[in-house]
Amino acid sequence: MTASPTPTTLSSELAERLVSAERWLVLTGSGVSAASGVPTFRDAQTGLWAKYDSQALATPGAFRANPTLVWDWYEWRRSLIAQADPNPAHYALVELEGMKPALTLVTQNVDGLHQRAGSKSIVEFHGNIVRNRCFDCGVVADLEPEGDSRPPTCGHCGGFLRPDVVWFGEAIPQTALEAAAHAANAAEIFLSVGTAAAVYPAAGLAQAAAMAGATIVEINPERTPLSATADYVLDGPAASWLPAIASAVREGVS
Ligand code: BV8
Ligand code: ZN
Repeated sequence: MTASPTPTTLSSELAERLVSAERWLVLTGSGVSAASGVPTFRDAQTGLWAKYDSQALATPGAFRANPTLVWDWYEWRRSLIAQADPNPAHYALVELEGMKPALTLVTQNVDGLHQRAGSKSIVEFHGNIVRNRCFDCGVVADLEPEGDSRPPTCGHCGGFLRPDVVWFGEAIPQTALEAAAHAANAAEIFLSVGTAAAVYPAAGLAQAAAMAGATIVEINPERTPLSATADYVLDGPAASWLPAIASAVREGVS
């Protein structure tokens, strides 16, 4: 059944389900940060970067071929994120986590805005741009490396530093993969917010949750490959729908 009530009006059936369910898996994508002014992953390319394809730059091959170009791209994205603040979507998830202790937030985003908003139970499925690590020895390095070489070099082995994110063709960190799979297999609610549901294995979590009997809810102003199988599609922005869900749960549990 696909409910598409007017923005921020949840059907009573969905509201009751959200109030009664304890185990939630919330999967977020770059649409959650849109209201913070951070461009989504696919439309992140403006100006200087317009001629590059994000998916082609976010790979080990691109970094090996042109480390300075890829480093500069991440420095540009870091500059956008530095000007951004969490938005009502991020804060609604903090409130939901306070009312639903068994809520697991799995984020594909690397912008660190969930952490800055105050979410605690976060699985960083694709890493985090606010950290660097050495491309060669893997040591995690602090963000303000010395020297002005681009990329900076590792203090341990002299290799190039890279952002501590998961590139296309790289494996998801084992601990993140296990935590997300565990949450998906136990989920009563799977809430997919602001993601095109096109990148795997993150996009496969919805199928795992559905197999475990979870109610699948999607929040997105556009349709995605998940929309056809979701139990509820809430058509509209995360910064409208997530506060509405948080208030429905708050009223329901009070
Ligand atoms: C792996 C970090 C194996 C870097 C990212 C064919 C089939 C299946 C899989 C593959 C395949 N071919 C290749 C693969 C594998 C590949 C993949 O899935 N490719 C896709 C493109 C087909 N996956 C991988 O490579 C993964 N690794 O498979 O490893 C392996 C195993 C063992 C050993 C070695 C290897 C790794 C994938 C991780 C890539 N890294 N990010 C960086 O950020 O620079 S992914 C990147 O895309 C971001 O993390 C982003 O979050 C993510 C997903 O994008 P979305 O978040 O969905 O953002 P997008 O812009 O696409 O969409 C935004 C959505 O928001 C839209 O729907 C829009 O409508 C909506 N929206 C807009 N405004 C709002 C909104 N929603 C709500 N409110 C709003 N206001
Ligand atoms: Zn090193």
